[in-house]
Amino acid sequence: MKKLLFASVFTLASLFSFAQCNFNSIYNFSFNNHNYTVVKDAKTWIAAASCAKSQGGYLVEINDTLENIAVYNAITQGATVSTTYTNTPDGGGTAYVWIGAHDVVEGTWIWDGDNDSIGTIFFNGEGSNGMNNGVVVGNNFVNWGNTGNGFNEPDNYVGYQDAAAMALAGWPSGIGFLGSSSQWNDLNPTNTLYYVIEKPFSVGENLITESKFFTLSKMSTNDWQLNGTASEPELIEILDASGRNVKVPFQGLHFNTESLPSGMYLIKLVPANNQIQYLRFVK
Ligand SMILES: [Ca+2]
Ligand SMILES: [Ca+2]
Ligand SMILES: [Ca+2]
Ligand SMILES: [Ca+2]
Repeated sequence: MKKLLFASVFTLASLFSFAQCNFNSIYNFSFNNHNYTVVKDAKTWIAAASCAKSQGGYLVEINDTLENIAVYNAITQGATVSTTYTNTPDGGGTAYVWIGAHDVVEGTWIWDGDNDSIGTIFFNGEGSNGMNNGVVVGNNFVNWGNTGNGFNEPDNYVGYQDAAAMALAGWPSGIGFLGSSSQWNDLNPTNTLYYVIEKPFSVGENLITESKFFTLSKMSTNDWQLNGTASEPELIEILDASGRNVKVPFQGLHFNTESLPSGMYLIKLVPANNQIQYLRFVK
């Protein structure tokens, strides 16, 4: 009886903690062999990290300018989050989205988007709006709010800013003398903000790279022509939606899809340098 009671309490607790995360409004994208999800559900930093973990990921860890741009563009353009979707009182009235860094040990900034206190320490101290003793650790990428002349953030404003967020616009709102859009600010972790989950590709998962060198033209109903400036690929395959190689007649870069059922297909092009490219078409 005791055992049964324990089991049902445990189940209720699991259901309750699961229900706290809401993934009804999300935007998925891939970048550099990682999958990302912009979650349009406002959470505290700790709850957001726990929801990221529940998906097998962590709050996004931003390691270079390109990743920073990809994340910012995905939030504002892909997920179409308004740059004024919320008003953050301790962030100069600007809107932010949580990223995976905290300084629970005050002044020691660590990438720890799954909140288990294990991760890479990338910054120590505060910017010029705080104690002005901040230093980047090693070669880590850092994008704290700045106006081109050293970091203004983090500043641990009023003593309780322990979580990092990406700004969707300059701050303070409308003035922007501390930082600009896509830069980072330390905020009170109890703010409720949208968040971004990052997850490395699982084994066997590949990013489909569209070909830069070939285009596809439809000549008539089932006749297609590949055009490209590069030399002819060593190998061309047509894959169906399940990844199966379907055989179609090729004459040079011209092929016919009469024998194929309707659906989406990928043309796999393997050039001499072995850098596989893909083109997508729908019959
Ligand atoms: Ca990353
Ligand atoms: Ca961690
Ligand atoms: Ca702090
Ligand atoms: Ca701050």
